[in-house]
Amino acid sequence: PTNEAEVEVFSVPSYACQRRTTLENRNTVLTDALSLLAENAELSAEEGRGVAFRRAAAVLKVLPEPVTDMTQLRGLPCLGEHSLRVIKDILENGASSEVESTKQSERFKALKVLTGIFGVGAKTADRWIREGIHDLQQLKDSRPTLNRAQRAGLEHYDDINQPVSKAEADAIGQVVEEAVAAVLPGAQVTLIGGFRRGKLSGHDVDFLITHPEEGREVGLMPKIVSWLESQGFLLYQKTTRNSYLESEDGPARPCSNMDRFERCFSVFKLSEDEKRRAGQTQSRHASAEDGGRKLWRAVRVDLVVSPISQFAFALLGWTGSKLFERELRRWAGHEKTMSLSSHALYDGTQRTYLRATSEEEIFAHLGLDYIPPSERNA
Ligand code: DCP
Ligand code: MG
Repeated sequence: PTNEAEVEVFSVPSYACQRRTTLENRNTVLTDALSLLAENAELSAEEGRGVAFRRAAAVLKVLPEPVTDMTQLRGLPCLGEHSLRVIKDILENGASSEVESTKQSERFKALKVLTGIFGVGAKTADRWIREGIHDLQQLKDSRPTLNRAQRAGLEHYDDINQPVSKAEADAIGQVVEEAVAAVLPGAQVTLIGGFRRGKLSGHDVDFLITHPEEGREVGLMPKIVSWLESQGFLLYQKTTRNSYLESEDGPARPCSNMDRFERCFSVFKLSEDEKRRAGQTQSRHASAEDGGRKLWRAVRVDLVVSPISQFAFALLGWTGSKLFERELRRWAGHEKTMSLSSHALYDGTQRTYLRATSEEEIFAHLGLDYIPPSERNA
C-alpha cells in the first residue's frame, strides 16, 4: 500500500513467528548495524537490549524493498526509539556513529576475540578483560586455568572461527549417519539449525537423532560418541543431560522422558578424505606438496538425541533461528497461555500437554500459520 506522499508503507505482524523470513534481505546495511548492536548488548549482559535490537532487525528483514525514508517505517512493530535513531543515522549519514564507535571499541573487539574461543562466554571474557587480557597472545602469556572445552577452543581457534560450508556439513552428516547406522540400525539423523533453514554456511553443524520406536533411543548418545571416538573423528566432546530447559524462561516441563534427552557438544575432525568421499572435492592423491599442509579442519558439531514422542518439538526447537524460537515461546505464553519447549507444549487453560507428531501440528496448536524452515530466518 502507499500513503498520500507516495512513499511505500509496509505492514508487518508483530511476532516473528507470524512472518515469513527468507534469507533474502533487502536491508542488510540496516540489519547488520542493528545485529552488531544486539551482539554488543548480549556480550555485555544486557539481554533485554539485545532482544530489542534483534526484534528490530527481524522486522527490517521482511520488508520487500530497501528502506530509503523514515516515513516508510510508520506503524511498524518492534522499532524502538533507539533502533529508529540508528536507522535514521544510517539513512542520513551513510553510517551510524554508535555502530562505528562500538566496532572500534577495544572492549567490543576483545569480547569478540575472547568469546570466539569455544567454551568461553561473555562472563569469562569480561573477567579476563578486567584483568587486562584483550587478545589471544595476552591470554596465552597469562597462563590462565582453562577447562577442557576452552583448551580445545584455543587449540582449534582459527578452524572453529572459520564458517562451515553446506558441503562440509553434508560430509559430516554422512559420517554421523554411518555412526548411527553402526550402533542402532533404524535410527534417524536430521540436519537441524541454520543448515535446515537453507543457510549456505554456519558457525557449527547441528543434528537431531531419534528412533521410530519409543525407548530405542535410550543410551544411544554414548554409543554414537564411542563409535566416532574410535574412528578418530572427535577432537573434543562433552555429553550432557539436556540443559535446554534450565536455560529457558518458560516453565514448560515434559511429562516424562526428560532424562533421555541428551546433547553432545563436540569438535569434529573433518579430513579431506571425508569431503572427497562425500563427493565434494576433486579426487586427488597425497603429494609432496602436502608435506606440512594440514589435511583436515576442526568443526563445531552438536548432536541431540530425542525420543520419537518429542521429536516434533525437538525439531521445531532446534531449527531456529534463535529469535524465531524466542518469538514462538513468547507467542505461546502471551497470546495462548501455553508453554512451549523443545520437549513439549503445555496448554495452561486445559491444563494438559498437547501431542504432536509434526511441526505443522504444533503451529496448528498454537493458532499460527505453518512457517517452513526456510522462512524461519528471523
Ligand atoms: N537453540 C535455541 N536456544 C538455545 C540453543 C539452541 O533456540 N539456547 C536452537 C535455535 C538454533 C539452533 O538451536 O537455531 C541451533 O543453534 P545454533 O547456535 O547452532 O544456531 P544456528 O544453527 O541457527 O546458527 P549457525 O548457522 O550460526 O550455526
Ligand atoms: Mg548451528
